[in-house]
Amino acid sequence: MRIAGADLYRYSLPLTGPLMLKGATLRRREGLLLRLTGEDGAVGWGETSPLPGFSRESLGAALGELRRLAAAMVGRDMEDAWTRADGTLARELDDTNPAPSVRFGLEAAAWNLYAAASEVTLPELVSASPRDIVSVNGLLAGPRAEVLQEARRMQDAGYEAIKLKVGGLSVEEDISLVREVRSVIGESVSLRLDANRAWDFEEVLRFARGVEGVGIEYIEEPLADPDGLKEFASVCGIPVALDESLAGMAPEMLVEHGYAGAVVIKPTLLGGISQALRMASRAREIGARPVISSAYETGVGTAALVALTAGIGETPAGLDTYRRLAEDVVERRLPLPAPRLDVRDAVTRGRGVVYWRISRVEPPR
Ligand code: OSB
Ligand code: MG
Repeated sequence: MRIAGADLYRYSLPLTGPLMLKGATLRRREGLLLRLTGEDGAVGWGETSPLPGFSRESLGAALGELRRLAAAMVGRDMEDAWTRADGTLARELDDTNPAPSVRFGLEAAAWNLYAAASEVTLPELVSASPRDIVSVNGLLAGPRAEVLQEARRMQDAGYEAIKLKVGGLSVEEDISLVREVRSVIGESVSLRLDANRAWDFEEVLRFARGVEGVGIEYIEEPLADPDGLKEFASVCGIPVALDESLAGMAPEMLVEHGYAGAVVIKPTLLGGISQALRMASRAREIGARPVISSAYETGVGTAALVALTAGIGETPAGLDTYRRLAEDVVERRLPLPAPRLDVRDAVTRGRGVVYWRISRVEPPR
């Protein structure tokens, strides 16, 4: 199947409120969409949305790279070896080494185009037997009263897992918050924590002692100095999940992190579909759960994450950032927030981009 066209668009969407990220406050979410067109008229969309505070590439730099790579796709013939974790396209991109968000947008557009042209779905390209339904972990952050109210709502709504941000308060306040959240959600909901590298070793030990018996599925990145994670995992009862530590890490390096209980895989930050799949299979090799997660993508990017989750099979996935977008580029929003998603429906919605919500960027030269 020959690629006949590559078109770039940008979007800027309002958020439900200011979004406080490491060193940045976002008021709108901005990013790029790539549309690849096949000579038979099939189209595939991909999203490139570097996240300020987390991505190293700026939107401008991402645009420059995506423009060049997209232009080079036109006229090429896509075979099935393209849509594999170690396929033709993935190996080419290993050499070119574009920024992670650029690689995600390019791969998602190519895989989606291939799926559309060959009348299969994106989840079926990822796995021969993808899930029909994926579950989602509810994301909890903010002031105590809001967190507790939301926790109650999520428990009522039937969430299987809830992820609570910690590290923003004193260790003692965080301990009581975690205990209160547990008592609100009951024993049957899995509780995940994310400290975003807030603590030193003494603090994390104090925290671990304080939450003993609470039942924590895992804690993401508890330590400011990640060199201490292995020791933390061996002395505390709480499984460690890697997130920030994965940025720039080659998937084969995961073997050195055998202590990890989970691996949080964000394709926008880690380098697209192929890197996500490689990371997921290395995670399984070390006995860690691969958890696909979002980084405030639109319906286009989030639908690709749903497809990946369906293919990789581990749920609940971390897709609750989507609720922070007050508008979307797709005609029918993904039905989030929700504890579960129908995969086919989400993937279909992710293809329905509305042109008046996006603006065309000068064609690649
Ligand atoms: O700290 O895990 C984080 C999103 C963007 C940047 C950083 C993070 C996140 C999330 C994603 O929390 C949602 C999730 O993992 O459930
Ligand atoms: Mg995290």
